[in-house]
Amino acid sequence: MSDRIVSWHASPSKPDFAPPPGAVDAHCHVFGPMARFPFSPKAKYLPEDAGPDMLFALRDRLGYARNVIVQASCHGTDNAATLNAIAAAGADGEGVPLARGVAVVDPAISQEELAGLHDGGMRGIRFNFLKRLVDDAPKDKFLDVAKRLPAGWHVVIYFEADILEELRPFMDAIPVPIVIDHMGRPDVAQGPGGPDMKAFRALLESRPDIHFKPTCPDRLEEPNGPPWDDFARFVAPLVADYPDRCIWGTDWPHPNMQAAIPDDGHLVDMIPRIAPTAELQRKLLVDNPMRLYWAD
Ligand code: 0GY
Repeated sequence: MSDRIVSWHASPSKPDFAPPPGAVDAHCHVFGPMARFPFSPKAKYLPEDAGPDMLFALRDRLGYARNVIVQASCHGTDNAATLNAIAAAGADGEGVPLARGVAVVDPAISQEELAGLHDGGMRGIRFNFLKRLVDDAPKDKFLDVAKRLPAGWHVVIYFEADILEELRPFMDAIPVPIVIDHMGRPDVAQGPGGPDMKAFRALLESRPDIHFKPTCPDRLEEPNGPPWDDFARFVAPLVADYPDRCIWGTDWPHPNMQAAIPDDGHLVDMIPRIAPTAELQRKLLVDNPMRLYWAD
């Protein structure tokens, strides 16, 4: 018996909602395959392989056209597995790559290495502040590297709502656009007028280049759904008010969700509940991620 974890659905349902042509799954990961891309010795979870072939089969099944592959914490700062998946995605008929990526780097990374990541399809780096996923998150070093990213890159930040205020000066100092994973993990049970949403809206109002992923009802709602009604009630007004600043992703293979694995088809069917018009859906799934990840 393997101790390795399976956190994804073996046979997700086919969603009722059909994403628009060119839709981007802008938050997903790959795990391994471990024989080629060993996990970090510091990894906080040890997953089964969930490699590019599985990711692209899911992309096609759910009706997405492209992926943004976010380096998962179990691979530490060695981005080889993510770069391999980006390369394996290939390009469309016009030569436009079908995948881009977000790297996790040692803040001491050289300019040459950053340029190499750019050539491999990376367009951002992720700062992870979840203590259960990483040992340390040095803000001063993160800021240093944020100041010398290749042109057109942004930073993705993953944090929980209880440290939002503490992170405000750090985020204010970041000189490139920001993308917030899963809206900074608010308590959606508080409702759209609650303190977590007020704090998150204040953050969005503080500068125009902060984007967010209105994603992961399965992580944010207790007990886990569907129908994830609290999530929909909490998130729909945010997407309506900031339609040019949101991007959506599956979160496949759902790291650490082995106790309550979501059905990916059900997650896709949340999209029209938080973005009810065709225009909102196009911005969320096509225009906004294409601007952030495929500008060059
Ligand atoms: C997510 C969330 C999680 C994990 C990771 O890199 C990771 O390991 O991102 C989590 O456990 O909340 O967005 O994928």
